[in-house]
Amino acid sequence: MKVNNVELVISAVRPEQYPGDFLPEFALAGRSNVGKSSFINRMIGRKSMARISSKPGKTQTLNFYKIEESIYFVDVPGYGFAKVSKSEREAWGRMIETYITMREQLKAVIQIVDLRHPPTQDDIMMYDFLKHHEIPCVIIATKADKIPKGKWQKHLKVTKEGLDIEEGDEVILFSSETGLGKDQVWAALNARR
Ligand SMILES: Nc1nc2c(ncn2[C@@H]2O[C@H](COP(=O)(O)OP(=O)(O)OP(=O)(O)O)[C@@H](O)[C@H]2O)c(=O)[nH]1
Ligand SMILES: [Mg+2]
Repeated sequence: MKVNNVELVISAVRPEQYPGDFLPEFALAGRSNVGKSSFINRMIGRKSMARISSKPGKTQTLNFYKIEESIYFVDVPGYGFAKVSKSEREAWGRMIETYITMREQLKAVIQIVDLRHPPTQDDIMMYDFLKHHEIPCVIIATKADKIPKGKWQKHLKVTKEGLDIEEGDEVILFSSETGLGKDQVWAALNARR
């Protein structure tokens, strides 16, 4: 899919600020610095629409990107960032939980994990949280360009086993650097909207 029209509609913290136009939404989840914003940029073919961090913790609000007047990508602050206070972490938890559990337009959560490493405790908690609330999800194993092709399947297996992936949940190899997996992700999202 070639994307021509992208607009950052709002950076929201509270539900009253979420967009009111009832388009399908896909939210990103993943630990800080895993590559959520880079994923959005690659999917829409823009270098720097979603802000990319040199420092983790760059994204602090729910950023609603409207794509082709037809869907939203919602960039979400990352979890597992050590340098935030307990109260900040709690505020983050409430903001995410409110959005993910209450939002009718949310069609699926795109959970991003790092293909190079086994899933973290936080990755596992997030996946379990999505399963508990019966939120459809698509798992993206990103930064594949950092792993030799011959090892992709081995790492993919570690990812699936680490998260204890349920049957029917898709895990897609991805690279924001090379664009690997982009078409497969669009197909998975289009099937869920
Ligand atoms: N090689 C490579 N680097 C990547 C890839 N995706 C992201 N990065 C790099 O990883 C770093 C973090 O990327 P972001 O997209 O800002 O990560 P994020 O998950 O949005 O981070 P927060 O907003 O802090 O939660 C940046 O330096 C990116 O250039 C990828 O697929 N391959
Ligand atoms: Mg980000």
